[in-house]
Amino acid sequence: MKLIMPGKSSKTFFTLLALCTSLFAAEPSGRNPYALKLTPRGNGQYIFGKYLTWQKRLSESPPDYTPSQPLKAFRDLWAISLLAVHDGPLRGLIVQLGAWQDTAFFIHTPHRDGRYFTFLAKATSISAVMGLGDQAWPYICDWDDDGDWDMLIGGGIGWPRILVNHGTHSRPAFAEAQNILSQGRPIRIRMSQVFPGCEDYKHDMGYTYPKFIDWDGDGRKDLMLPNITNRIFWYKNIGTKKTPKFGPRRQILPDGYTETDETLAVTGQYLMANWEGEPQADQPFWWRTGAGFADFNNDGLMDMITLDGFSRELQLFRQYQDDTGRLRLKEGRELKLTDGRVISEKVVDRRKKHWTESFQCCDWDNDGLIDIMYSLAGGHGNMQDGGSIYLLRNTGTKKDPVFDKPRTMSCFGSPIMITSHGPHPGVGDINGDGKPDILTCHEDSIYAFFSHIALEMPNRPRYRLSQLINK
Ligand SMILES: [Ca+2]
Ligand SMILES: [Ca+2]
Ligand SMILES: [Ca+2]
Ligand SMILES: [Ca+2]
Repeated sequence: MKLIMPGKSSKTFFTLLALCTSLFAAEPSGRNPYALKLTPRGNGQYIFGKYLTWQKRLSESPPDYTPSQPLKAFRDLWAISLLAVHDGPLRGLIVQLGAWQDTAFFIHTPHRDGRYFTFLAKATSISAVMGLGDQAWPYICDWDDDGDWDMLIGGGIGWPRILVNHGTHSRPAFAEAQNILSQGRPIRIRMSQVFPGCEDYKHDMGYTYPKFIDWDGDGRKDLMLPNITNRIFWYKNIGTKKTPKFGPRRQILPDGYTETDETLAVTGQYLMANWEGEPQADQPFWWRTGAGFADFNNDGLMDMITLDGFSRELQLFRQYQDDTGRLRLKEGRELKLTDGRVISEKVVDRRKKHWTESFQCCDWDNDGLIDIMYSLAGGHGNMQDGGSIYLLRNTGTKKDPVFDKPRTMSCFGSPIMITSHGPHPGVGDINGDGKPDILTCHEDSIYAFFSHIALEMPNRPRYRLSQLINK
């Protein structure tokens, strides 16, 4: 058998797609009276794959089959196309998986009745760049507390995943992306799972923006999960620093807000009548926002920044301890620039399309004050300098932050515009020089890395060759 596998952009890839579009049913063995087909999943889930199902043939003419049943090997996979391999020493199915944008080969088990396949291998190039599927925004952290950086990723379809670094800090080598478990099950956020009655919402996405910080101050970092909804969830680390494990889903609620089945249903009804780009009165947080986390008032308690649910302006939500010692969250207050403007997309001149915004907290200039890396998607070149990522440098104090006017992040002077559909970057030292760098991501999650020094230099370095000296 010749396994067709393409690089992400090769012509073979498109050939494979073209072959598969015409192949809706196949009999891999050619002998067994079964047909395979792709059967749609629920509403809103169609774009990332279907069930691979089998049917037994009842009669040849006219053709008649039993109802579809899922194939066991593919139960948790999301197939978008398949190709039967009928000849050669290895027979089976090449399946293109939509959710992770992978292609895999499943070998047919000939001694069984034709319905049995076993995963053999992912088809990949030995020199392929890392590609992690739909909108897998990176977050740089040390997941296993061993001193090197690991890559936590989100995803349009809602699963956050972790890639553990088995290389070194400056020469990373990542293991396969792994799901993150809560109480033994993969964590996933999506619209219909949060809001009842939204199963038929136009797309049942998740847009998770994971962060890994110690939210409750117990010394172990927790998984924070801003996402597509206007609710923010988190998972307490109940494991250890070296082996994080997560308890059940919890929700971040500022003072004055409660959540009930009724409030969730109200948002569900709102969504079905509008969409998630419109403000919902009486909600503290905006939709689809990569909230940031840092201690912005230097009281030792972690705080959160995100966009207000109605005004869509940046707000600081501060944690505090009440009389019983319980951690609570103060309702947000505006964060401002030094010229008095509140922080929103208007400060970078964006007036047209909306997609998502994200905030990464970092100390970019190493002055001890927390700065913000502000990223906007969907600007289509209509933002300040034609860029997409902006530094808001903190020029206030450790207790009272205020931010300089946005600086367009540029590589050797060229503004960074990776994509219009979400360049949301991770920020952290990834080359081991002690200074924060930027790791960007485009829609299909290929990663481009910009070193701190390249972002600070207005031009590429220039070299002058002097005359050879004869001794
Ligand atoms: Ca690590
Ligand atoms: Ca914790
Ligand atoms: Ca604080
Ligand atoms: Ca700083």
